[in-house]
Amino acid sequence: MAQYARTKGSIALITLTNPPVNALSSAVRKGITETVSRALNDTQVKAVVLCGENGQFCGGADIKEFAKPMSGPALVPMIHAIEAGEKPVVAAIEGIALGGGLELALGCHYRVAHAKARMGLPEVTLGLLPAAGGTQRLPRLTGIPTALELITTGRHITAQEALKLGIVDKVTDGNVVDAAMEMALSVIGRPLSPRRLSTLSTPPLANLDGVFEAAMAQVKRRSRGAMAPVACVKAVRAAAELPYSQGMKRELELMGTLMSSGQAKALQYCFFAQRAVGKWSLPNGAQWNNSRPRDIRTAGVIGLGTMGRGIVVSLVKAGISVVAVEMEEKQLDLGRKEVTGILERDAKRRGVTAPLHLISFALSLQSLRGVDLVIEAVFEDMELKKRVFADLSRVCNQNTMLCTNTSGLDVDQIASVTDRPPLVVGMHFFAPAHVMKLLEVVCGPRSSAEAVATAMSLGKRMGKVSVAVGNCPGFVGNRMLKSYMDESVFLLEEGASPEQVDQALEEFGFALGIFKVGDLSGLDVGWRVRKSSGLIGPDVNPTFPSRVRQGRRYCPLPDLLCEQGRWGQKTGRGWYLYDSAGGRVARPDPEIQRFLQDYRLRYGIPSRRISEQEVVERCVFALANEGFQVLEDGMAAGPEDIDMVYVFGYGWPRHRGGPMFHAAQVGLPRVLQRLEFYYRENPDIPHLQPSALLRRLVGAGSPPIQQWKQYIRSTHSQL
Ligand code: 3H9
Repeated sequence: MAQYARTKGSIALITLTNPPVNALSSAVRKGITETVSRALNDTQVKAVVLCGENGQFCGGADIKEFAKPMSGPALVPMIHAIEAGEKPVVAAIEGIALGGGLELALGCHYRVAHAKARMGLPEVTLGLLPAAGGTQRLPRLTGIPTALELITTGRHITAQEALKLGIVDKVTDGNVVDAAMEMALSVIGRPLSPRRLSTLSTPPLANLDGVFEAAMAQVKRRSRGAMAPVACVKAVRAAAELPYSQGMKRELELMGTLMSSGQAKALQYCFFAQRAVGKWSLPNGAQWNNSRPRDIRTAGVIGLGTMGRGIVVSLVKAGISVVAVEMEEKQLDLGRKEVTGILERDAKRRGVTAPLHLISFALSLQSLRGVDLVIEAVFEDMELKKRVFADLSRVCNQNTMLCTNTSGLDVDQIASVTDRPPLVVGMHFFAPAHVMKLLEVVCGPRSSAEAVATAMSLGKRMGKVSVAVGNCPGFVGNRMLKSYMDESVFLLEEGASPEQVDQALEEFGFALGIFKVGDLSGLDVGWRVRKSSGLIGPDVNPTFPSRVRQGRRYCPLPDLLCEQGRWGQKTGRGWYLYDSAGGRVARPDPEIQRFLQDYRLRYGIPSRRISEQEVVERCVFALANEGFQVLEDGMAAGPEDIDMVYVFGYGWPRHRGGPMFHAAQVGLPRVLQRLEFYYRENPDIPHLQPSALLRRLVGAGSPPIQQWKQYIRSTHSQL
């Protein structure tokens, strides 16, 4: 776990050996403790170099161990022993030095990094803080503002930035261990006290209170309700105001509170869930590690609306040549302008050249003949999509993969008009596609393992979190969203206001409440979908009650709003009022209050006071309940897949782990009991009826979320 070698006569070389990232497991900590002690006690040794095997320095504490009782030597005294030793220790940083890995390096007296190395203190993203002295040593080295920024965001930095900030002493393009040894030899005999970060004072800073107050306000705004960023600010403040030993006590105290919190558990669950969703499998036994993805070098994108433009940008940024197609000259010019603008702004921000040479624009599908893969991003209209796919089938090479960017249409129906259903999959991007991290890869019943592997791997290349989902209306994300959205408008009928519902959901942790999201994305979009699916319009039998459709409760409020031209931000009015069309700042609108009162009077709905608890429970438990149904139907492989869809695609607060993890954390019996209660009160809302899987899990004593899969009785699983 830590190898010891003596080299160049007087250098002890200690190598961390715990693949894949040399995490600081208890065995590694034991290995480091023993080898460092051996080096310090060996009179032949004059300096020490610490490195990691396989081109990785260290990925930090072993996250898997957090759930177990602590064993083996602790990190803090181990790092302290290195720093306090009387022989210079040089960290040779290759690959990564993250979290405890960087803290270990900060305990060394010198740091040499490879030019391609990345460093950071990402503990905050796991609901923790750098508790091996990171919050106390880094501010002493870089000054408070830099340390605050790095610790509260968890941002990874390059070796070049680390050099500029003084975090490393040297950057090399060559062999980093050789460079570290050279440095070790050159510093033998030099005084070590100026290199012991714990003994230094933090660089003085004018207006200390102002800096910390601004930092606190910023973290609270950025990550509503999250505990770790707040604790990080408090710990860095301790570095600024207290001697090192007291600062360390404060760091430990704050870490103790975080470690036992539900938030840390949720964020660590997310870390592993994000990795688990990449390990997809299909019912025929094909899976991530036995199916080869194709090598995609060229792609076509059809449709340069908002989605298409984002997809082109993501492909090009992944180094793929793209042919972008629109049917009309005007649309093509607009698309070209927008795509070029996004790429140029992005390149300017990153100080690189925009890869415009990778895109060509065309007015005909014929230009897609030779590409490896096509992503269709035309309007969400089945007939239109079928026409496009039939044309693609004629035009493209026999081997070209055909993907549809649909938010919920039947991928198999689209595949059926082509000559190659096994090469058709859904790739559901989220707007704006060059920003949002989620990609739902929709595996149709006839999609081949190769096609699924290719779409999953292409998503990863584009920087997305790809989640394989089954082919059902709305797939996973939008299917579940329907029950969440329905509950929110039912609550308006019963007496709530849009701002009250939004506030409760934002307090829960959503970045934006559901009504603000609706105004932002345009209320007319859903209106159009409801019209085309026959929920409103001439097909509805006029003798039927207005608040019932297809045998279940229906709320016409959003339709009535759209009829008034209140389409959201784009028209300056929606559930909220905006200064002008396109305005961004939402203000409650007294007209909406009157509109809701009139509506309740018209339908004889008594208005009642609705608590924040009811808002959250009805919206969030309805969402999770549909999630259980999605699992039972075999449309998602496991709860982790659903949770990652929500965390990366729907603004779900990551520190609550996702709707399924949240249900587990609240307690499945409690979720079941509340759903039973709300369903009794609202028997005309089927999505409040507890799912059979939820009942089975409660009946089985609420097993841990990792075991839920064993209780799924899907006979027609698509995954
Ligand atoms: C900490 O240090 C606390 C201290 O301050 C104080 C304590 C007192 N532990 O992501 P990948 C696994 S908190 C355990 O697919 P990549 C990972 O699960 C820690 N396992 O590769 C995966 O396993 P599998 C602070 C870990 O190249 C495999 O390694 N450190 C750890 O895309 C490959 O990972 C962090 O937050 C770990 N620390 O990315 C760093 N790290 O193959 C967390 C990785 O079974 N790690 N694994 O699915 C990362 O950000 C990325 O994994 C990394 C590599 C950038 C390192």
